[in-house]
Amino acid sequence: MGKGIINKYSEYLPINNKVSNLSIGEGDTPLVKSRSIGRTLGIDSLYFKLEGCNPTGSFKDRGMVIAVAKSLETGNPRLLCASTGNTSASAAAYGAAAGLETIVLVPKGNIAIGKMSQAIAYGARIISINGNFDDSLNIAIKLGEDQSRFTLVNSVNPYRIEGQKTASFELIDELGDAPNYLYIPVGNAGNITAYWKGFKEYFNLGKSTFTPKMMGIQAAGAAPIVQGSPVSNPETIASAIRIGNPASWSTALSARDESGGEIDAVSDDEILNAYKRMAREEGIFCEPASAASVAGLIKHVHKGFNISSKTVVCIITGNGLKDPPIANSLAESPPEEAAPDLIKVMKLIDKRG
Ligand code: AN7
Repeated sequence: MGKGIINKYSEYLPINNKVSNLSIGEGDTPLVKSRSIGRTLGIDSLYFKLEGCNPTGSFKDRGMVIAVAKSLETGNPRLLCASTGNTSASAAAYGAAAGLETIVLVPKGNIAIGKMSQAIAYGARIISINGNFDDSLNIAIKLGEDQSRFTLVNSVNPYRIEGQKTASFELIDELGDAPNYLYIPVGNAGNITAYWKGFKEYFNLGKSTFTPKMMGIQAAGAAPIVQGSPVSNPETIASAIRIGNPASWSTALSARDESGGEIDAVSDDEILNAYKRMAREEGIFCEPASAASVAGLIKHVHKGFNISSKTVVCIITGNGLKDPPIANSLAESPPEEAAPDLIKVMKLIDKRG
């Protein structure tokens, strides 16, 4: 419990000098059975994997701990990433834990406020780029070519993928076999790449009897893989996946094709509906990008997909607290107000039933 993924899965990770004390408790995230959405869709075995329970509130920590551990091994001086927010929060946290300087490039005006707060709190150097994520990533990749100056910790860093694949191991360890379907949001496409690598590795080790179908979900306004060409001005309420030219595009296609899965898109309305249902029917507060996986599943079942007898897992990639303004937008009215008076409060409560 809470040992961190380096300790738990060291035999499957490319770590030489075990830098295990770098863990800040990543991994071992809850797998929660659906109470409501599964029932309404007719799926008995629907689970949510709560990656928002990682130390910085997103799945990025699994990959970051390995990328930063490797950076320590090679003695690289500082960390660099471009980010829609969660990568920067995670890099900043593990950079702080490792005693390394962290520089993050973020698209100006398009990172959720909670993620920005995290980067500030962890003490990263934040450079706001007057452009989108894709512009920021291009610059980070160019800077990262000088490996004597920077360790690039975006998911083009293969150690990020190595760490993130451990979520697949956890699923199989807990379920006893692979799920039949894995629904996962897709932005830069590192995570779908990592899960598929993990599923294939565990299958080849005999830990599962089959591999899941990988169901990647993009936001409709930022769906380059679905459309088959880069999107120059991606737009979606799910700022985490507002990405027009994913770095791991080709490995996402391999995951889809080798697994017999699909990559599809959902509208912002579908994302917000799933986001609200997750909070109000399941008690799970996730960020909009994470709700995309659930929105994709709902869309597919409504389209006639018959997967009622299957085991389905939706990856809930990030915590809802990252993006409070979206949650606040669900309020139908401002909070009711009352004087600090027992009778008045009681009357107010009774008025609404
Ligand atoms: C909550 O932080 O790209 O397809 O720079 O934050 O592996 O990119 C975040 C992506 C899904 C998509 N859910 O994962 C970044 C960044 C959440 C995310 C994704 C992200 P990838």
